[in-house]
Amino acid sequence: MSAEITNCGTVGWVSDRQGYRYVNRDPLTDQPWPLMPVTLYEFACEAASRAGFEGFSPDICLINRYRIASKMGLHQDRDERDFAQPIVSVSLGLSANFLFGGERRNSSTQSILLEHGDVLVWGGPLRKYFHGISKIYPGDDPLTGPYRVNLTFRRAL
Ligand code: MD6
Ligand code: FE
Repeated sequence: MSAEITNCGTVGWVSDRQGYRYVNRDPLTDQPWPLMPVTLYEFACEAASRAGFEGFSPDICLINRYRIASKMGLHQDRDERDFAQPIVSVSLGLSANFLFGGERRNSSTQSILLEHGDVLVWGGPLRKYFHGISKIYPGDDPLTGPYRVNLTFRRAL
């Protein structure tokens, strides 16, 4: 993974030598994570509800920033407690190829173009499917410059 990551919400997802996990404080500042803006919280709840996941209440928004050369290898999102809760993903800035696989790392994948403003709601039987980012399309976005920003709203605890 070569994206830069941060979080807002009551917990944040971090990756370091000890592995991947949710923690209460930003390890770079030792401060609590910034609050999740209410407008974003409500947006994510509404998106989940329109996709058929009523009652979603995210406690964290993971923020990934990708440079043009960044990739994210195939992975599962499995550090959350309740896999009945979906993930709401919002793409901003440069476009990306999102690889969408299956239950196993070697399952075949399809590539989905994610562009600025796209919202992906991901849940149900697909919740633990492997997925990744294979390419960021070069460009200079008016809002994000030479980056793609992805927000994923989750219920971690
Ligand atoms: C990304 N997203 O779009 C990476 N995970 O930059 C993810 O890894 C992801 O978009 C779970 C659900 C939706 C996602
Ligand atoms: Fe993921």
